Amino acid sequence: MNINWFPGHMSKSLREIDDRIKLAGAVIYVLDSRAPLSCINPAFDEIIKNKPTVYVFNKADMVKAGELASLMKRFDTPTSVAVKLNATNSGAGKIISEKLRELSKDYIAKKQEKGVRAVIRAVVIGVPNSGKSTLINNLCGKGKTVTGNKAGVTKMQQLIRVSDYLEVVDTPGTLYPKLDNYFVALNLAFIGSIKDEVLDIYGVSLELIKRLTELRTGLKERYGIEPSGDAEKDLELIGRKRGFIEKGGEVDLERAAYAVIDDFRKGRMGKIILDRLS
Ligand SMILES: Nc1nc2c(ncn2[C@@H]2O[C@H](COP(=O)(O)OP(=O)(O)OP(=O)(O)O)[C@@H](O)[C@H]2O)c(=O)[nH]1
Ligand SMILES: [Mg+2]
Repeated sequence: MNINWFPGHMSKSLREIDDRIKLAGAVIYVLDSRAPLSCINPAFDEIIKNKPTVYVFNKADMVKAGELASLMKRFDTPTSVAVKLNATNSGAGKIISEKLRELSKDYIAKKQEKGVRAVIRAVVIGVPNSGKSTLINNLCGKGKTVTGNKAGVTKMQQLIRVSDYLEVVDTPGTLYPKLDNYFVALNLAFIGSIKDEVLDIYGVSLELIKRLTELRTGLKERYGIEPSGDAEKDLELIGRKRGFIEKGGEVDLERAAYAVIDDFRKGRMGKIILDRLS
């Protein structure tokens, strides 16, 4: 299956975000905890290297958070730190403002010496659907940005004042043109970071069944089936169990494929991390 995961318009937003990061004083990098490493765009590494950066392991409610602990430690450097978060929990974002202030203390001190108020301007980056806009609303305590459970909700950059000391820039989610990594591409498809319109949903659902079979989780928990090793057969069985039967008695495979993907994305298969963390 071929995943066309880097639509042409995205190189324009990538360039714009490059510029935006260069101008920003700090970075809030929002990762989906179900596939945190797959969410990292190596093209940003160089630009954010010496900027205060908070790596947000968002959607932490959808994984067993303890499993992320050793990975998160790797992001603790003099200029960066990792925090886990559920951005839909009101007030949860406060920790991010605190961490940004800690990481920016030199900048704050310099401003104070000059007698001016230090305003940190942080750019919020990450793959589509990782929860960037939700996190910003959480920081503001109100709905200043549009959110939605699909890729590509935010269309333009937007500057939002959070407090007298913090401004953030919401950005459209970006993918990166690293077409060769099928494992990463699939993870991003599974978690909803690639628009469904460009995906072969049937093919993605078969790949998801294969992955869950490898990980030995999800399918039994959700559908009570013992994976057979034949994804097509399992998908048909799932469709039958769910009652997706067409007139002639055949299983509606398209509908079954959507259900499998939707169940995974909504966390109905359990708390599952897709990336290999070690
Ligand atoms: N369970 C859970 N859902 C979350 C969390 N954060 C965000 N969401 C949901 O994830 C979906 C995507 O959130 P958005 O904030 O629109 O994501 P985004 O990164 O701004 O997406 P784009 O604008 O498309 O790049 C929404 O349905 C949110 O409610 C979280 O911590 N836990
Ligand atoms: Mg958004």
